[in-house]
Amino acid sequence: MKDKIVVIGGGGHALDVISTIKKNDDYEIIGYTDPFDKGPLLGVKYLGSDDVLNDIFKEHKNCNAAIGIGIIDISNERQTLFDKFKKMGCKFPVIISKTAIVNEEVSIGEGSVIFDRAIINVRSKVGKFSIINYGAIIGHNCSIGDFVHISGGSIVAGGVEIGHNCIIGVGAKIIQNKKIINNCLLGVGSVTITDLLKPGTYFGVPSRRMNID
Ligand code: JB2
Repeated sequence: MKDKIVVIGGGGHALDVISTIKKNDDYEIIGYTDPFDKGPLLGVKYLGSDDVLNDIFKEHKNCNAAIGIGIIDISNERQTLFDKFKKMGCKFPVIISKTAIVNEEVSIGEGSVIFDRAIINVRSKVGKFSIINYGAIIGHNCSIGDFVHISGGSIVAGGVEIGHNCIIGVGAKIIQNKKIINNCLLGVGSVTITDLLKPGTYFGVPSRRMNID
């Protein structure tokens, strides 16, 4: 019998998470929670709002959970939300697509998801509740923090350090051995060639901090 899992969230990211879990076939998905009923998602039923989670975890001992809410801004509110779910006592397994290539000397924290065709090279580390999206490439010896979203098609060269709550936009690139501090958003297609030591939003080639926050 397969272990059970519930998906929290019912939007676009939840679809990616459900699709990956289904293809891996490791878990039986009980359903998803969301403030709004989105109907069945890839055949997975709606359970109600997060208020139902306590009862579900009581009914299904050792039930796992997957965060299906994506990361689209650099606010710390996500951490508060995830801490709330964690306190319910469920486990958040790491979910890795079968088509991702993750070196055996990579460590990945709880609740992180690695989507199709992502590559994570030797001696890199990914923190907890992070998303490595489709086709993203992370070189060797990188350190990726907690609650980070490395968007689809972005490239993080070897030895890069990315702090917590960062978003690396679609197709963004970071050259080797650079440091990105906590709470940075790197815009779509940006190219980072220096350390980014001040939180904020960076765009362009080379990337520059915008005065919008
Ligand atoms: O507290 C919550 C909660 N807050 C929002 N609990 C639960 N269970 N669900 C919550 N939601 C739900 O998350 C919203 O009602 C909505 O259904 C969903 C967010 O969906 P959306 O499609 O807007 O975003 P996303 O977070 O699934 O996906 C974003 O991030 C991904 C990483 C998008 O930008 C995607 O394109 C991206 N791939």
